Amino acid sequence: MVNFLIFGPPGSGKGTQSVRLAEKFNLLHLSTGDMLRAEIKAGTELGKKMSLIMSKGELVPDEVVIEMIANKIDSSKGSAGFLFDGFPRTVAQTVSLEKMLNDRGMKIDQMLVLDVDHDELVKRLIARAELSGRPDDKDPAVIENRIDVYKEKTEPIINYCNNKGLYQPVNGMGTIDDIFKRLCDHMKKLL
Ligand code: B4P
Repeated sequence: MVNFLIFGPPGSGKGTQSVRLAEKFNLLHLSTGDMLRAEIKAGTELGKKMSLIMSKGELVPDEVVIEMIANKIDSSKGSAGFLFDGFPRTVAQTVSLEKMLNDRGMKIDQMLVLDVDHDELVKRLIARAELSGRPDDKDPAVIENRIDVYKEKTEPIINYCNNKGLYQPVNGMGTIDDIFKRLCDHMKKLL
């Protein structure tokens, strides 16, 4: 199994690229954002509690997403590895993921970080709001908060992973196809 983190600020293209990469390389795509939105859509108790946090652009509690991911890892079979999208988002989540994988004889093999300019992030998210109706994309103040939360709580993971030799920056500007090719070139070296 080869396990990748696809990483970057909100709007950097993590979800967009992960869907294509998972298909191309037979990886299991695990998006905590998608899992949380599925809970909200299904109207579960958890979804009701998380909906307010997400609509403000804040992170949901670590233990919620850690449990979701652990359940998915244990129930999935037959893929060449995992592609973690939007998880981990804090150093605490990263430490938990490492332990989870380690306990099962696996590890994080690479962290691919999409680098995108601030203005481009905002432009993409506002454009998506038109189509998705996602409450966290509609309000420019919430978008800015998500970017601030990323810088404060999520970006420190880069340093943590860099110290372990896992960090691989990728230019996330340009067309979806161009960025996909750049990501594939890195992943092919490990797959
Ligand atoms: P996520 O679902 O992870 O959403 P995101 O950061 O907005 O990125 P996403 O992957 O969806 O967008 P993408 O860049 O692909 O998280 C949402 C919320 O859930 C968080 O704010 C948090 O509250 C909660 N959450 C999730 N995981 C959590 C965790 N682990 N811990 C705590 N809380 C958690 O794409 C954005 C748009 O850009 C799309 O419309 C796309 O079409 C477009 N786009 C992509 N690439 C493009 C390109 N090259 N050119 C033009 N447009 C492009």
